[in-house]
Amino acid sequence: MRIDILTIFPDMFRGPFDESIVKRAVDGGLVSIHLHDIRQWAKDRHKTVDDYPFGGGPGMVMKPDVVFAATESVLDLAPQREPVILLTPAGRRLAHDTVVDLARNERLVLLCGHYEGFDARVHEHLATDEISIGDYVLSGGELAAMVLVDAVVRHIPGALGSPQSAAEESFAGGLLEAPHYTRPPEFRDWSVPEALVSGNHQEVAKWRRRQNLLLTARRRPDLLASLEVTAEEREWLALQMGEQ
Ligand code: 9D3
Repeated sequence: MRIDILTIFPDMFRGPFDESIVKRAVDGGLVSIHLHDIRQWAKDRHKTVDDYPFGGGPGMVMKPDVVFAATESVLDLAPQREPVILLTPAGRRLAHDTVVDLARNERLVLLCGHYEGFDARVHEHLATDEISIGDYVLSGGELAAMVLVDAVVRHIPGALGSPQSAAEESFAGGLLEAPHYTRPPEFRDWSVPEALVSGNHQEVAKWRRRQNLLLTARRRPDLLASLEVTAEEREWLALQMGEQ
């Protein structure tokens, strides 16, 4: 996969991309990430990328001529042949399904905005998709693009060490993950649950499944709604929830 990122702050990406899974995937040739400074396509000697909003109001708007020139030169085609994803607070909220879909692309172009955002013609005639990472205000699209890249790269075959971790237990399974424990089995007054130290694989699996259900019911009942639960599990869960 090739990912092109257009931003006025390319240096913001270096730290996160030079560590972790993303770095491993880049080093392994599974993905290449190309950072482009939008300012390089500015038309004047002051390298202006933003301007005042028509009609007045606070803040500045990213200029369409500069953003189109930058994006089109990166696509080296007419726009809209490849996914051009705008990171914007008004986009659809990023979730697991979208991440999986995005990971199927040979190429992604990510456009990071700053100031109050982009001229509307960028939204209308350049972006093929608009994505937000949640309902809170960031200072720009860069951190959102990093989140998206991290999540997408994990789904490129071979990016993770063990193939089974790619299953993304938590969200692919639709449940939150059971708690994890490691040594020592006794720490202060808190011991590891009996089932986990039993050595009985079936008992471990049952305990984990029930903890998955319980944690999900308590913290994310919305996830539980669309899930298959056996009558026995449902009964156990009702009992636990009554006791909390
Ligand atoms: C007061 C109106 N604001 C819209 C909510 C203006 C505004 C705030 C912050 C415009 C742009 C931004 C910068 N944020 C992003 O570019 C952004 C973002 C976000 O703020 N939250 C969640 N996801 C994203 S993706 C890009």
